[in-house]
Amino acid sequence: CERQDGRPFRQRLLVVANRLPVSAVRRGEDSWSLEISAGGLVTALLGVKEFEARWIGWAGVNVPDEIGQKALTKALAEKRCIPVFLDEEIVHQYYNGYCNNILWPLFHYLGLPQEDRLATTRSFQSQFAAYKKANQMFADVVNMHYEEGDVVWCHDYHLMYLPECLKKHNTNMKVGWFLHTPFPSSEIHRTLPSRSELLRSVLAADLVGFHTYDYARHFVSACTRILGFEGTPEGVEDQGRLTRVAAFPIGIDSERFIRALELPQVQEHIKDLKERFSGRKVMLGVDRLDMIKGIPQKILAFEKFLEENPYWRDKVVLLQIAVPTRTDVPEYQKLTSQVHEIVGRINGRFGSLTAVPIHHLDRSLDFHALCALYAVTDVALVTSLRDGMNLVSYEFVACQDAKKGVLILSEFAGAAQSLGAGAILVNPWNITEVAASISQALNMSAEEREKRHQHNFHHVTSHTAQEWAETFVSELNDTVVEAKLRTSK
Ligand code: ADQ
Repeated sequence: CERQDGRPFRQRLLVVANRLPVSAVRRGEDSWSLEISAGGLVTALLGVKEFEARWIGWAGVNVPDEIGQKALTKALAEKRCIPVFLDEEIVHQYYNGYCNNILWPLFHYLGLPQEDRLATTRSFQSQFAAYKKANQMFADVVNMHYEEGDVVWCHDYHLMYLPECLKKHNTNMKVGWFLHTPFPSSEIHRTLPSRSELLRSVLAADLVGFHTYDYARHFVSACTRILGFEGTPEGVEDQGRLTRVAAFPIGIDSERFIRALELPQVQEHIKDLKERFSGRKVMLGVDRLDMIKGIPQKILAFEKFLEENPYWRDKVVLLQIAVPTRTDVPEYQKLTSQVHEIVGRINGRFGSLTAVPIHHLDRSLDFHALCALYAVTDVALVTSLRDGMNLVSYEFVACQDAKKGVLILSEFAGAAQSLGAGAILVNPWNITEVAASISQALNMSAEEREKRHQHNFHHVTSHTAQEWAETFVSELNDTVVEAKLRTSK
């Protein structure tokens, strides 16, 4: 295999994630159309020049028939993707159940589901069994495609059982695992009925990575307190075997955002937005509509700000763009109606016949429209109740070199550790504090905005997604070499 510059790739990288970075639509019995979805992980790995990356994951569609599976496998191969076929029942129990109903809320400090305890225990057991089964199905596909010397990089809370399945089959496989969400305090993790099994399985990996040092520390504490293993400066040790645990903060492809701002269509969007909101300061929220993003809290803080600052009422507008996710889940439906209800009330209270203080959109924006919005924003509001990193805050900073707007950032987002010195950090639960920070941001002097922006811009442009991926994979290679040296001594 060769790179674009003609030199051979150093190594093959098998990236295993729950979802493949494509959306697949069936056009006929044996024909599919595929579209690459450019998420953070995809851009990060496209930028890794030294490795030839292949993706293994679920395509997000149920394909019960063999003809359909064969055709999809063939179509995906052209995009260097390899599918794992999961049936509807497994998806329901593993993905909707164990991943999204149990691990996601727990890892974001929202606790375990509170329904009738017996029913929960029963469904918990069947969902955990499905989780293990699904992870084994991912492992089977990895094993089928693995070649000696490959690096296998497993992603996220969906695949915590995967490192063990892989190592059981082949102890020589180089396996890394990275968590994109927070890893909670060990006191939270210990409430999980399958706490030990999951920790042990993750520890089968050679390298375990998190966005921040705090998450890594919580993980090591969980292993020492729950499993009784030894925590060392390098990671976790049990009976002479060390699993390296470290922080690898993700970044974005900042150049892609900066370049996009020069495109005529983005300039056109910027001009339209400036005209549309002329005479008003623009505040922006961009989130997936998820309880962890703290959208109701953000809107209530904005209401408090308007209440306390009549001067600003017709001089500021909040644009909240929320992409609906998991729309079939009742809790998410409730969140959507709650947000609509609050926005309606505030617009009724502070709006006029010609202008409203909040524009709320329940949909995704295309990349160019998103860049234009970031560029015209005066104050970005990221108020996640918990967030592994939060890439929106990075994207906003990348698009602000002309305007030098202010970032208000939750102290519970991983990004607070990297952008904390430039942003105004807030506790999103404290609505009074967030309202005061809005006032501080809108009244900030140009010199201070410039200083804060330079700090953040430097960070975002020098800690990129490509660098993140390269560092993780090189560290994984080094870890395996060091472990071999240790055992041969
Ligand atoms: P997410 O929870 O999805 O990711 P985030 O890091 O903010 O959160 O990334 C969201 C991405 O979706 C951004 O690239 C953003 O541009 C895009 N997006 C959001 N709303 C959009 C909209 N309305 N229209 C268009 N695009 C939109 C998880 C973790 C995070 C962690 C990432 C990466 O929850 O904490 O930072 O993985 O590890």
